[in-house]
Amino acid sequence: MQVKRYEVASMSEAMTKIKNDLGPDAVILSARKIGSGRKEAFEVMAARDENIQVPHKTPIGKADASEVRDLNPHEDVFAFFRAELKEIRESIKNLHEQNSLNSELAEMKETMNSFFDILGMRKGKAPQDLNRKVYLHLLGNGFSQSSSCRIVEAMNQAASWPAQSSEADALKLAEKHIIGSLPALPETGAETRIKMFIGPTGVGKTTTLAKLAARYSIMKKMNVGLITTDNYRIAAAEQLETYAKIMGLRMEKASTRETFEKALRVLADKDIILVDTPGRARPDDGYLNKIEETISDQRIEKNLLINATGSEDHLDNIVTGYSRFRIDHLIVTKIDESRRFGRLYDVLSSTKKPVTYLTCGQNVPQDIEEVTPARMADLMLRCAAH
Ligand SMILES: Nc1nc2c(ncn2[C@@H]2O[C@H](COP(=O)(O)OP(=O)(O)OP(=O)(O)O)[C@@H](O)[C@H]2O)c(=O)[nH]1
Ligand SMILES: [Mg+2]
Repeated sequence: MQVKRYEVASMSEAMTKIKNDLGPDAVILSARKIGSGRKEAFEVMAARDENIQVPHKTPIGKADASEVRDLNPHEDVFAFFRAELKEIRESIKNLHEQNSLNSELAEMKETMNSFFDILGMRKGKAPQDLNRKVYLHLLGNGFSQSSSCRIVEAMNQAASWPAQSSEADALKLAEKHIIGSLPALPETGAETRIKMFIGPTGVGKTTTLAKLAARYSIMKKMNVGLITTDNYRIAAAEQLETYAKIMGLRMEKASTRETFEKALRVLADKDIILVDTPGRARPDDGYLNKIEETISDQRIEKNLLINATGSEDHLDNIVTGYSRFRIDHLIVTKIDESRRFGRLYDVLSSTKKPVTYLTCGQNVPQDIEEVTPARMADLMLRCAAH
């Protein structure tokens, strides 16, 4: 029996060398990892029984039974060896895959440790692997890399860091920071009488307005009036009119400053007036001015609706496009159609406007929920669209 030792960078390199040196029927006696860190190396011991003669060209793992039968009458012995060899090769392959997975994971951990080192977080209060776990949790929930870094950094600065902290403790601190950094509605603020709903096409303005109209009129027993300024889309006014009829509410149509002010006079006795607008992905100046024109000297609360399923780019575009509008509140729609909400964090941090409602379905009036920063943080951290 001929035995050889190999030091190789990968198992596939070992297999090639063994095959060339000892032939296709060589047997691997042992394989172990001898490198460490990024430089991976293996020591492989292989052997070949010189008494066994097999055709030299038969590739490893693909011995042809008919060729062997012609050359050797003891085919059951060969069959046994072939089966053994196949099993050993399978085990080596699995071992190799496991090894490379482990070393990839080790490398990722190493990279992330140096990443946190660069950010100076290693010296923070959080144990290193909790930094990593919270960071990955945030990324996994759709938070951007920069938001995740900021949150982990803030978590490290937390005044009271529990001893023997678990991942759950770390996440609680991260959540506390998120809640604190989200804009909230003032505790006691009088309800603004005229509320306008703006946002891109199909985001859910008319449906949300109908849900809120029901909340104000049925639940809060307020006297509600509706105005639609949507004359762009055929049947847009009819859509709101249908809701108005069902709820027994008065609805006015307006398309100019004069008709809008006339509608406000007609609805002068109403406690709350909800104003629907046509959708625009990115309002051009003409459209903006037209809407601004309709705003008389009465204070009008502007609610920008954003779609929870929107990509980071899309949300960014909407918020930038509508920023001229001096938005008061955000309403996040269609949370039932999304599973990860972390990307909303950047939008909320940059607009600094509170989210007042989440909408979670097409049913009027029930699929709407009033929200606080705590609920938003819960949604973003736990994907909890319940
Ligand atoms: N899944 C889901 N669908 C919703 C939600 N809100 C509204 N929709 C649906 O989204 C579609 C568009 O809703 P609309 O209320 O007409 O949207 P809009 O913003 O008024 O649309 P335009 O006036 O054309 O700009 C409708 O099919 C609604 O039923 C929600 O929270 N979840
Ligand atoms: Mg509409």
